[in-house]
Amino acid sequence: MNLTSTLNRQGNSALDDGQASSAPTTAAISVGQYLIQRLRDCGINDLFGIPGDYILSFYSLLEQSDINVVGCTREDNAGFAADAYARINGMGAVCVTYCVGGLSVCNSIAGAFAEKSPVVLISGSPGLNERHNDPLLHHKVRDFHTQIDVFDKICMTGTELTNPDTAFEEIDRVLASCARYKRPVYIDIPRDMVHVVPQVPYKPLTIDDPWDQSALEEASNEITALLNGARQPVIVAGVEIHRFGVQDDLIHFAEKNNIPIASTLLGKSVVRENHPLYLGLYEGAMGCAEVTKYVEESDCILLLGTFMTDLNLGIYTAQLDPAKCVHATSEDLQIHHHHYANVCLKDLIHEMILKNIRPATPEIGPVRSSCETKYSVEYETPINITRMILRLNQSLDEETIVIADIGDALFSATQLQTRGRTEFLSPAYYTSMGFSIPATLGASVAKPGHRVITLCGDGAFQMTCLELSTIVRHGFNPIVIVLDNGGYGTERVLHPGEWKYNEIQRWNYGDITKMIGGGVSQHVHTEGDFDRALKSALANAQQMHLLHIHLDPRDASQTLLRMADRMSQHI
Ligand SMILES: Cc1ncc(C[n+]2csc(CCOP(=O)(O)OP(=O)(O)O)c2C)c(N)n1
Ligand SMILES: [Mg+2]
Repeated sequence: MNLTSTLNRQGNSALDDGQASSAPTTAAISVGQYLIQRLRDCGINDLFGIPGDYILSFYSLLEQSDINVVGCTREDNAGFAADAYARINGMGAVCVTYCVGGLSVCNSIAGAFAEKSPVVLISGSPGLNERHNDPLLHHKVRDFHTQIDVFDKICMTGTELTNPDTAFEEIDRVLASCARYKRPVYIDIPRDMVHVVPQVPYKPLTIDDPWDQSALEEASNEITALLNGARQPVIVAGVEIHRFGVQDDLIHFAEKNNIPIASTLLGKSVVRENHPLYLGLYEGAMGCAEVTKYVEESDCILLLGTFMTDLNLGIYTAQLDPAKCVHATSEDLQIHHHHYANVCLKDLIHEMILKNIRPATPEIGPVRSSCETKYSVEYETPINITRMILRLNQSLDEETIVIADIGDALFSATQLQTRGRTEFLSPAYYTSMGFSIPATLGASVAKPGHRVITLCGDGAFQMTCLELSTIVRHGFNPIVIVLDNGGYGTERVLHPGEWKYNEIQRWNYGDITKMIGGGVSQHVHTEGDFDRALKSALANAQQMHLLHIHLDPRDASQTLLRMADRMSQHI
């Protein structure tokens, strides 16, 4: 397996600095026990998955450990749950059996890779002693390495724990890579290795720090000079600000220098959206025109932790002149047309806080207020998605976690205003439908005291709604809003016409509460229905609530219409 990585510190787990933490200096525990101990050292207290015979002995160790094992209905759902958990908790894990489980979790791991979510995938595999003469053991696809080869492509790094002498350092290496790069990693544990106790002394892994202090100094001086000469500087904050836990530092930097902040769709909620310096979402021509104008007229745009994706940047409609941009991510720092290697994003923000900067910043009040809309309930008016979001916006608080699935759930939710530590989760770049319901489980496990509000299209709901069963089983209380427009509304708008492939079977969505034996549901036809249903769901935190929103099949948010207008040119 050709999986290598450089190890260093940029994340926030005990492994980042190469610390051995609670690990012993001599091997006294088994490979399986060591793996569990190191997961705990990474702050992973809960793990998602489904057992199978190739991973059963490890599952038994897990059940005897401090780690809470959350059994899911499907492995891809377990992967989405672990992804959401990782986004909130800093790192997450999913544990599955060989191939039938592992290959089922591929799409979720691919999404975690694409969107930089630090998920540890652990899979059991046939014992080394069972592999002689290449027998046809159940679940095997082409050969014993098929699954490893697949994850080689969609994980940052991985390991096959075949050698007891190197198993501990391999576990450390792979987990450190997950913490450093915030991307998924793969650990394959043959079932006869779980209880093996290495006989060699354990040496804690030392991790070289690759950061270049002089490059940091030169780059930060250059950025300072650019800011000092700028007429209208602006920060565009991306998702990595959240992944690397530097939200407060970023705000500190912006406040100290009075620099306005916009964020991207994937980075929505990295900065609280009621902060006085917050402009709004920057989505090129897809977003609020005033925000777009402000950012694009800026002469010094600091893109911090931003993924430059098509959806993030309004389907290539963003007009960002590289000669005015500083683009810093965990992997690269580009100032105008040149690059600096080995500058740590976190260190750069810290360094910039220390600089004496005096940028000129115009008043930003009118920019934001022009993008905000007032709302009051019209009780008898049939509900539509735009006005539903305006009403929902009134009920968000600092503790709410909002999760939006792909479809108009995400596009309409761009209008929600996150407050304080409100989390907003959506696979806004990889855009895999079906994320939201399992992610609701992951978020509920990560932050049990917080209310999760989930927006999910009917098509996406039909993909992964079975995970509501696990949500109910564990007594979580999310408010799940199912947007029933009778099919794939986004595709209807993208490619107009009476296409049968966009229709789906109409369900009585609330009846799922009867099948899974928990939760309550309500039908919503009018604005008054929604107002009452939302109030009663918020007032009753004892159980899961499902609100079935009956929408006109042609209903669509303004953001979706603008996105479709841009994207349809490419279809
Ligand atoms: C797993 C997956 N399959 C297919 C798609 C393509 N796709 C994007 S949006 C969409 C329709 C979503 O329908 P629904 O969940 O009902 O939301 P709506 O568009 O109606 O708001 C489809 C099929 C996708 N993004 N992800
Ligand atoms: Mg739909």
